Amino acid sequence: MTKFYKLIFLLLLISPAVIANAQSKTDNKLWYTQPAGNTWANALPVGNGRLGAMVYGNPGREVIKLNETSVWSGSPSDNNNPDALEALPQVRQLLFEGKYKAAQALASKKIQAKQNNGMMYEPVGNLYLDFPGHTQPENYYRELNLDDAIARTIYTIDGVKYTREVFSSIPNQVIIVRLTASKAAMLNFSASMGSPQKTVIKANEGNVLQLSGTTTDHEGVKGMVNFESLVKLKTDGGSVIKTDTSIVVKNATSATLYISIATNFVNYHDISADAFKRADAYLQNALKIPYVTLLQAHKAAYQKYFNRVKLNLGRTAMADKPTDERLKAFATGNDPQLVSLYFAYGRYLLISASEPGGQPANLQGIWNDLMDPPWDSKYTININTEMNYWPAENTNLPETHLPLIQMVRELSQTGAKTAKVMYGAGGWMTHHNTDLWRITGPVDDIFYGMWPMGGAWLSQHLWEKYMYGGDKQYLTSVYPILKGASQFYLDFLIEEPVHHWLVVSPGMSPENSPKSHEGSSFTYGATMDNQIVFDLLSNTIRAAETLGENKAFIDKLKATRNRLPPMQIGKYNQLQEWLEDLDDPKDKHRHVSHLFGLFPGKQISPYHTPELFDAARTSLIYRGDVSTGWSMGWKVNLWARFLDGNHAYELIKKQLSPLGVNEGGGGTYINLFDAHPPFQIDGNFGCTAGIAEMLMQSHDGALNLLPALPDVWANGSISGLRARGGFEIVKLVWENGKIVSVSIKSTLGGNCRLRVPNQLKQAGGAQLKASNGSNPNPFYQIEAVAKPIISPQAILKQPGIKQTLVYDLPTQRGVTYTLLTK
Ligand code: FUC
Repeated sequence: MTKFYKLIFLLLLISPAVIANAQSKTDNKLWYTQPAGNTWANALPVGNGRLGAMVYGNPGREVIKLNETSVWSGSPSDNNNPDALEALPQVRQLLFEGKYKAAQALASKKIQAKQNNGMMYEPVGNLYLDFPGHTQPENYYRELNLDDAIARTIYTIDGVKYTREVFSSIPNQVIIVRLTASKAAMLNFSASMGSPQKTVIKANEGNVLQLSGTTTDHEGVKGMVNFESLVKLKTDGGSVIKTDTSIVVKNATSATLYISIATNFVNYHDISADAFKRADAYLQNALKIPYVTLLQAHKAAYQKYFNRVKLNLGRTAMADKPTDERLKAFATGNDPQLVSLYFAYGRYLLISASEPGGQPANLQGIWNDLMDPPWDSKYTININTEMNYWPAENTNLPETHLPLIQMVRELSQTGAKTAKVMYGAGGWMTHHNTDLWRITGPVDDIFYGMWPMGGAWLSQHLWEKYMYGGDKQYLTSVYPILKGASQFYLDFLIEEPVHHWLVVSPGMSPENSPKSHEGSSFTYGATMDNQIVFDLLSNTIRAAETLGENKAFIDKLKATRNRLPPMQIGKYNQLQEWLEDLDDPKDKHRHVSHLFGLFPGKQISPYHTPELFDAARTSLIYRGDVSTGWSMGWKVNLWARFLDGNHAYELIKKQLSPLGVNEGGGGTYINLFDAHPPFQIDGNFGCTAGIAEMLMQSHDGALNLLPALPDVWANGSISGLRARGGFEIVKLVWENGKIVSVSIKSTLGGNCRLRVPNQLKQAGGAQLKASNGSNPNPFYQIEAVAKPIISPQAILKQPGIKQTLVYDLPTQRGVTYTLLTK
């Protein structure tokens, strides 16, 4: 093509008719017939891992609320309390004497962080687009298309169709807003900015809005994150004039706004970058690239992740209705496609909130418009942050896991100081929260903060990533972190006086307290703490063995693991939450911490520990279904692990209920954000992982297909899930609850032990071998747990689970195997 024709071709491509397309023809979208109005949780999120935007779609005044993931209050800081070291033996002694309140009071003075409870994730500001006269739109429609990660708003005024498209580009690191009118010269608007931060806002020459600010001081730490936002406006036709603080467009046909944001943040201890230079570099780079190319690059980068998995649970006419109406009707209607949409949305949110090289998703992912957000929108690591990453590996988004892995690496650096200064221990540790600066001290009321287990739980992710990918180089790179996490407990565990077990002390069952402790959460040897240490030591032992670490260290880890308290079954037939039998069967606490061993742990199994399985199930029945959003998301996974698809589905119904329906509990906002309430993104990710867990599990010695299929999903298909040991479900199709066909790609080779609901044969007719003995595949080894101690009052039931068939399929690396119903 000559240059001239190339230009014509490009112009054609970007003409309104091509770009400003209509409503997307896909079921993979959230859509509405009304704008977000003034409600943040009605707006639609876009993100590229670093830059987030909430798009309101209001006709007269478009509001786009902007975030950048390093905009946090404060500056490099830590919050170790050096008084802890001296107080620790006293706190422990008080606990062994049963003086829980006194122990808590002492720790409140001597162990709790003195002032810094973690910094706040803060907003950047808002872009406003004012459209004079756009008060009575017709055919109003807005959507978030999950196939291409674009938020669209479309409406008509006086026969002119106006379209807005917003996306956050992963490859080009800008947010793009594209406005078009269907008739030439009919686009009139002004662009301006605002912010709840203290900022300077001006309109510069060259049609650029500039917003500059510095984050706030908080709890004695000076705010030192400088942020710059540059918005460049380009138009097709018409005229542009600027005021001091706005840019006014008259009689254009289309316009494109390029939003670039950057800060001076380099890493948790370095804020020496030049925010303006960075923002300008991203902007200048994007401006060189034609819009169509930016759009295509955005789609390609996003779809590389998103298209890996497809879930089909069937479709009813409900799928033709707007998302808010579907949410209202879901629990009482028949709308299986809403579950696939919610599942796709969970994956969309993880892609949008967590990209390699960036920050991990915080309590709100990357979307927050408040200067003082709930729980500072930081990282709560006594469940919430971990839950964000439950769908990362199994729903085939392993790259999104990397920011979390990097955060754990950084915490192992800051947490080494905490281990030493506060507890005189080696290795590293964290308590129940962290922030951009990787604080590791105990924060908030000590009732919540005295939990020295955050690092140990996070370390599970280091190992599980290896279990899925099997990459030894990666394992070598994280092994020192795992080792350091274990080292801390080798030093920190202490022998309790009655059974002489090694226990975490002080500790707690997160945020809960037994009645008899009279308002103190403090304890030692809480079941969750024991399970987490067991998990950590087991993973470190396995990693050490895999990498050929010295035997003396491995033996030490094994000897310590042998001295942990066993799980115990109490007088109400429940899995005990505490070392003593203190559970209240009426306790509805949102945390179900003692079930860590079932999920995300793998210490409780119907096949290997049937008594614990039954007791754990009884505990969850006591806790009930309705709770905060994330708690219900966890319970979806737990019921999936109890192999009870119908109960898991009950939880999905509760979770996919509009806020207010579940009395005293959470639900979902109309933009399908999870409601704790308030908005917390963990519930989205927890439930997404749970849906995958209902269809496939790989933690209990076999690759288990359709382990917890509810009756309502009798027919369906899924492609792209990943299982431990490098197996990928290329496609699984089922009818009437039975597998019709399944193709499995083996990326590492090794025995694929399959647990399935019905008889299968290999495509081509070859018989499958029934399983024999324990699974030789190293990724499917089971760690034996100690025999539980069972109360004489307990009456236990059989697991009572469905019959399955178990086959052994030897596989070769790189080969795909297809199995069919027999
Ligand atoms: C934990 C939970 C709360 C909330 C907070 C962010 O402390 O117990 O419910 O989710 O994190």
